Amino acid sequence: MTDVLTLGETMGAFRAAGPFRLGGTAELTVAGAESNVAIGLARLGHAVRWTGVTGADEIGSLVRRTLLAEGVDIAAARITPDASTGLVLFEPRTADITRVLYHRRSSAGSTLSTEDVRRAFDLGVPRVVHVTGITPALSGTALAAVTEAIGLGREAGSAVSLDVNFRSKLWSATEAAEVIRPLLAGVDVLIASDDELPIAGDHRVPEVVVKHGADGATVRTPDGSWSAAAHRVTVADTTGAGDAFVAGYLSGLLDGLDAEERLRRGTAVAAFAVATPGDWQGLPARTDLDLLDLHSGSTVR
Ligand code: KDG
Repeated sequence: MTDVLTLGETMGAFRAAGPFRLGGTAELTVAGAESNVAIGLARLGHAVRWTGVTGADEIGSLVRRTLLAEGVDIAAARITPDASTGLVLFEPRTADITRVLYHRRSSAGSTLSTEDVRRAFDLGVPRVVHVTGITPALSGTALAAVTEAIGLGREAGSAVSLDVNFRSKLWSATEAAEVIRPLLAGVDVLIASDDELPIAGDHRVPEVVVKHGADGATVRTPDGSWSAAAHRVTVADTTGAGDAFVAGYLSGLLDGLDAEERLRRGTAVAAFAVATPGDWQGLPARTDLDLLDLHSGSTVR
């Protein structure tokens, strides 16, 4: 049984100690919005499949090895000898502002196609299909893959969620709106940060979840609206916080929690992401969630 199918590009990720142009040390790991969500869900005990494309190279092996080690099913993921695995560089510019640089044009990940999505569905119909607005920005075939995932999800009765995840280094807000708005007709749960809502425009998505960063999150469903505050934690790194929130929210959906409890699980998982360096490294196991109720400075023995 597959709880969640997600798809997208996962890249090698370098985190530098300072500006890249000065050289120096950088840590190598992997990052990708959808695989961050997949890792978050797997750590919470859900069965998650990620599909995507990596190059026949060492960075591609690192991506695959990391996802496997995190318990994410990559049976439908493809390796291509024709392109390199993409890279993302994280460069701290101030204590709490990080610049993201991409080396991903014509990358292996951008060759994602409808066949990759069909292969993933052939391995099992998921309860939830999760996509982001990053993937359609990568290429025509990647947009077709997202459209296919939404269509197959609808046909199969899966709940379909879409996180707008606007990336201004990939396209303009106008281009994003033109592509993302038609996709929303097949979406059950729309997730966006408050500044991304104009990209979604007028739509009929029944469940709309809005991330407000340090101010928590809100949800509107046909039954009402709710909000949840963010947990107060010492901020180490906000990258991946939105993906962590999505993992928590979808985990709540899979567990049959009500809308307010889904939000609360989302903000709890996001708190772990914010409090630890890296996109996904600090994401909690289910048994970690209660740690947030402890007084700050506690040691658990
Ligand atoms: O959400 C964090 C992502 O931005 C990061 O992991 C890189 O997927 C990424 C992207 O395309 O920006």
